[in-house]
Amino acid sequence: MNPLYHQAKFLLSATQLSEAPEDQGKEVAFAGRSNAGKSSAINALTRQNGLARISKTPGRTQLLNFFEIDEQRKFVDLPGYGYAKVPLAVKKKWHKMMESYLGNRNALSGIILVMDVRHPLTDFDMQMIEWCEYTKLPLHILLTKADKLNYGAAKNTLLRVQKELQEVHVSVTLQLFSSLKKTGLDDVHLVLDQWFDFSEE
Ligand SMILES: Nc1nc2c(ncn2[C@@H]2O[C@H](COP(=O)(O)OP(=O)(O)OP(=O)(O)O)[C@@H](O)[C@H]2O)c(=O)[nH]1
Ligand SMILES: [Mg+2]
Repeated sequence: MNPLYHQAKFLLSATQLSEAPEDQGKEVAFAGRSNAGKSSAINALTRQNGLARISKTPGRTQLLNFFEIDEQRKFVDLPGYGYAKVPLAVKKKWHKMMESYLGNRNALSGIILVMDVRHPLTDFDMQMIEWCEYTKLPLHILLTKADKLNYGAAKNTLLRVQKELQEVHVSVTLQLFSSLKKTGLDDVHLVLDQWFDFSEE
């Protein structure tokens, strides 16, 4: 792992795009359904347990949380989608914020889509995948909480999701992951290093 990830610091939370840090450098955003494990993945990837807040109440955080790796590189923890108990007004606000962030952010260099290995490819996941295809934004999928399944079952899910995406002609990369057991970290770091241009330094 590039040691810079370990130095990542919380920068700010934005309730709307106008509050986001200056649109420069490169940003990798973590998207996915509420409770999928986005914040936990950021903590695992930076080896900092308390960096991104892990939510006990799903759907509570409706903010874009920015973390600075260095001056030119950031992680963004996106608010989780698809939590049924969230009021419609909040859902609408979420939709607007996501649309403006995803559609207007020059720094956005890739999306890490986090899916619970036990509940992959929700409608929202598919929308995110199709959006990345359409806009040619690099996408990498983490099937996380792999520790909740035995290896065979997790591997079957990986193959099934891969096949489903191939059938709709989507070419993305995907892998098993566990923030709890810290498995799959090296593979994500390879992807991140490429998106962040770390390999060229
Ligand atoms: N067993 C296991 N539990 C995990 C893993 N990753 C996250 N969790 C648990 O899943 C719950 C949700 O994790 P978060 O990281 O807060 O999920 P999130 O996607 O950021 O959720 P929102 O911020 O609500 O959108 C927490 O109770 C975590 O401890 C994992 O790899 N394995
Ligand atoms: Mg979170």
